[in-house]
Amino acid sequence: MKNILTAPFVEEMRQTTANMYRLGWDERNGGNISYLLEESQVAEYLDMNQVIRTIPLGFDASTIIGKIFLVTGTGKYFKNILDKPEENLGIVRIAKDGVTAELLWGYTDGGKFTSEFPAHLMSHMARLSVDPENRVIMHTHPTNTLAMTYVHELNERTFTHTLWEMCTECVVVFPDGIGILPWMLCGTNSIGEATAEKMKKFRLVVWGMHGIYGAGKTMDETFGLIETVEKAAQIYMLTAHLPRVNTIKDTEMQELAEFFGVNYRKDFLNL
Ligand code: 2HA
Ligand code: ZN
Repeated sequence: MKNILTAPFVEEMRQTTANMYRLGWDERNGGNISYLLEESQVAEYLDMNQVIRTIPLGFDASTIIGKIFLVTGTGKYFKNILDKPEENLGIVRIAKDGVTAELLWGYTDGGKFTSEFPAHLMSHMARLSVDPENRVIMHTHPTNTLAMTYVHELNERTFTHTLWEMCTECVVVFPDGIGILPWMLCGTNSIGEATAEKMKKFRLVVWGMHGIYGAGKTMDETFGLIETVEKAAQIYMLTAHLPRVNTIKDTEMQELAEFFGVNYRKDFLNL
């Protein structure tokens, strides 16, 4: 059996969370990531019959029984994951009863998965229903994206349109646009259900006055989506109070989307 600390998926999680921390997106215990793993990937490193302990999920995940996730821990700091992965991360499998998680590795100080695990699992289920290759759900508090939710109307069409105007590549990177939820109480099944509903149409969901959720096939793709939104939001926050002299026109965004062959939300443009 190979050492789990050498597993590429653990390494990716350590590097990505360290990177996000350094970008200032994940203060204190802010942010959480879940990574859907194949049993064959994990079996190289762990005895799949050895369950360390079981942890109640608090909701019904019976459609994903047996699925295995690498997940950041509740109350844990992204800052500390790089140095202490086994304390701050865990690998859990959804048990046969559909309402319990079996801990296979990690959370060594008695901890458990993120309080946002309902939103993560429900989002995984929603994304898998439209994209069987989805693996990663990422939640974070990127500074400018968060700032923008205080000064821009929380309307999916206009919010997406504003971001598309801020960087040439935006319409190509997230042609499906941004789903938006108003401020809601976090850590609950209700915000999980609302996020998952949006995830059927969007790979990015902004939580007003809180942060963002991203979904993707790989850690890089998911990080890249959020990074692009954050860059656009930064340009917006640097320019929103200044007279706008130039912009990317709707016809130019259409030209971009068509040139790169992406399936974009035409109804989000004013053509
Ligand atoms: O895990 O970001 O939304 C801390 C959070 C909750
Ligand atoms: Zn949060």
